[in-house]
Amino acid sequence: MLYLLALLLHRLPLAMGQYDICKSWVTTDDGPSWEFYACQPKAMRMKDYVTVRVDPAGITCGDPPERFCTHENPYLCSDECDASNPDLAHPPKLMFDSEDEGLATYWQSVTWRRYPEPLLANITLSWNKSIELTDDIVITFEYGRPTIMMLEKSLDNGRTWHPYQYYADDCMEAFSMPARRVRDLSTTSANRVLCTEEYSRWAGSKKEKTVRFEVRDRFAIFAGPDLKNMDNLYTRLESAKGLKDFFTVTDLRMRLLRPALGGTYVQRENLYKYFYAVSNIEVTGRCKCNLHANLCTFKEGSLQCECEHNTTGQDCGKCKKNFRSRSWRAGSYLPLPNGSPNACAAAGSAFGNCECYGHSNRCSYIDFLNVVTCVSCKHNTRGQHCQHCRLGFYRNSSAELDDENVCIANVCDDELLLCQNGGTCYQNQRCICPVGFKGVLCQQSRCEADRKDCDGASSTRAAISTVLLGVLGLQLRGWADL
Ligand SMILES: *[C@@H]1O[C@H](CO)[C@@H](O)[C@H](O)[C@H]1NC(C)=O
Ligand SMILES: *[C@@H]1O[C@H](CO)[C@@H](O)[C@H](O)[C@H]1NC(C)=O
Ligand SMILES: *[C@@H]1O[C@H](CO)[C@@H](O)[C@H](O)[C@H]1NC(C)=O
Ligand SMILES: *[C@@H]1O[C@H](CO)[C@@H](O)[C@H](O)[C@H]1NC(C)=O
Ligand SMILES: [Ca+2]
Repeated sequence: MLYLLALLLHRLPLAMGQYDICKSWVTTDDGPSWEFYACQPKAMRMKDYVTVRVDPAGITCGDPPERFCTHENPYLCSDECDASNPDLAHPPKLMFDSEDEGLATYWQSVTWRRYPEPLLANITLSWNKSIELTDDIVITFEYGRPTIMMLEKSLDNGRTWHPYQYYADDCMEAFSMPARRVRDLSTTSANRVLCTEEYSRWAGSKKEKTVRFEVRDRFAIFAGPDLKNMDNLYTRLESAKGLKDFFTVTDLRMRLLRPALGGTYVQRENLYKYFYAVSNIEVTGRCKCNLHANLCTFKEGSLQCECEHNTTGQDCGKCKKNFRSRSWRAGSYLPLPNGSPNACAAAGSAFGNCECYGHSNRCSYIDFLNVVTCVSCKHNTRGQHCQHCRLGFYRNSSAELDDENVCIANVCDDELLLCQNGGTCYQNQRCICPVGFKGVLCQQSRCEADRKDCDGASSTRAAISTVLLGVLGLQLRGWADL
């Protein structure tokens, strides 16, 4: 009976769907205990947690109020956008609301009054959390899809941006790229950034409204057309470098570069029919929790993983305090079907009482000294507990001892006087040299490089002090390392 129960519980993760639970209480011949599994949160409608920004200022229609026309009936311009009237306003939030049957609500831009100056708009979505896409991104345009647009993504909360997909009615003309379809990609090119013409041609504004970023088609390259073979996808995500990151974002940006033209050239006499109108942006994904959480909650304005396996952080990206006897690792989808939790271990549990601040996975006992010491300290650390910095590296004062960035190769240090000839150290990154000196450590007199207007005496003095300070600097570095 107990055995049956154990078997049943053991099978629970499978029964509930893959990677749904992080741990279960199992009874084996040795008695009851926790068993741990790789786990991830369910996919969610990410538009419910997003903040949006539309650029440039003044791109949203209605201030001042203006009339617009449609391509279907370009001379009957009865529609009006007025930001001060709730019934006629089209603010950005209408791209994320839930709509009543049949009634589309949408953000709308100003019209292309300033033609031929391009009509440009950026829609930037930010989550302040890494998200793994699990389904297509679907953008719905109410009055025709743009003839040129681009999708960009960021993985670092908007600090750096990368192209994600290009869209144009003529890819060669717009981006000098050949047109491709995601369906034609292969296992080795599944994360290729491409230009597609599928979503930009004119088909009538009411007929074809959506622009997609095809996540499912890319998954299907590995998991088959109905995504039945998810095991193969998970295996690939684990082994193919960069594939997981390709589907991970913290921010998305739609760069709208040219509006719908109604299948013809721009008609200058009626520019009121050219504008952008987006009624919905659907982003389906799950919080990235590094396979250490199956719940992700909205707290204090941001999504956060509810970390298990004694991990912590917004993405469960590090070990909890006192659980840092070996370095943090993401959970793994492998081996199938339950994966590996790669849980953090309590200091003292596995290796005697040797804390390595997460810079080493191995300890060794040195017999003649009777000590346990960390082996192969990573991240430029050294010492019994990986608590010091290697020669040539300096303690990053804004990082904790268990931070990967704790030891940094920097160039200079105020205390150690590494900048010479009166140079000052800027953020441990470079020396700011006084007039007359140059070089990484201000060690070189400009006179040496350029002999004219140099007087011999000062150049000699500079050379001597260079040598002296250089020696002193090295000496101090030596002491500091002891
Ligand atoms: C849109 O964002 C890009 C950077 O991704 C920037 O270069 C461009 O100037 C922005 N355009 C507008 C209209 O704000
Ligand atoms: C982003 O999330 C972090 C961690 O939850 C939080 O500390 C920070 O205040 C958030 N930033 C913004 C701009 O919401
Ligand atoms: C995490 O630590 C607790 C003790 O605080 C322990 O009971 C639990 O088994 C640990 N979990 C894992 C996955 O190691
Ligand atoms: C110092 O550590 C902080 C915190 O981890 C990190 O943000 C910063 O980039 C580090 N500085 C350098 C120069 O690596
Ligand atoms: Ca809407």
